[in-house]
Amino acid sequence: MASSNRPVLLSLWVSPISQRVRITLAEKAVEYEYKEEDVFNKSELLLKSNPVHKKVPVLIHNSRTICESLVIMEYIDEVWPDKVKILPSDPYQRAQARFWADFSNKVRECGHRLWQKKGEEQEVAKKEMIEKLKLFETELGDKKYFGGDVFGFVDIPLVPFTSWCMSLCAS
Ligand SMILES: N[C@@H](CCC(=O)N[C@@H](CS)C(=O)NCC(=O)O)C(=O)O
Repeated sequence: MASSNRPVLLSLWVSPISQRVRITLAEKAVEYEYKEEDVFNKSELLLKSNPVHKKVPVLIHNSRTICESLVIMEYIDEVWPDKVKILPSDPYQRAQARFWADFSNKVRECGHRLWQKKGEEQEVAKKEMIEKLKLFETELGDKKYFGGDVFGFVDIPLVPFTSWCMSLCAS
């Protein structure tokens, strides 16, 4: 399905979750309007567009809203199929990609604890983070990207976490 209408992205520059969508749009070379949100003073548009979670990112396309970063990434992949595909065409590989992309949310959850907690709780989070990253490393193996030679659905959510993880694990 080709799309003529430019989508609008409600986002937050510092949000690694929102960056997933920005990377996907960049990979697909999709032009969009960027709207920065203030999460301490959420806009009416955000509250109306994502009444369930009230969080960024939100994509508004053809006057309809799509919420949740991984859901938005899949939507973009389907609506702009003529550009590079970020999800594999094989159903099994696609299921695997969804599994690992979802697992990247666990890295984020650990990162939050590393950042917010101190002492024993922080040590536990650090250990868990390293375990989770090792699982990703095993899954990656000798491949260039998680999808083989193609940068895609599993790589994208991990990119914004890399600098975060390096600085947190070094501290
Ligand atoms: N599961 C959601 C998480 C979205 C999320 O946590 N967004 C954060 C920014 S990284 C947010 O909007 N926080 C504001 C708040 O919690 O009020 C997704 O993948 O899109």
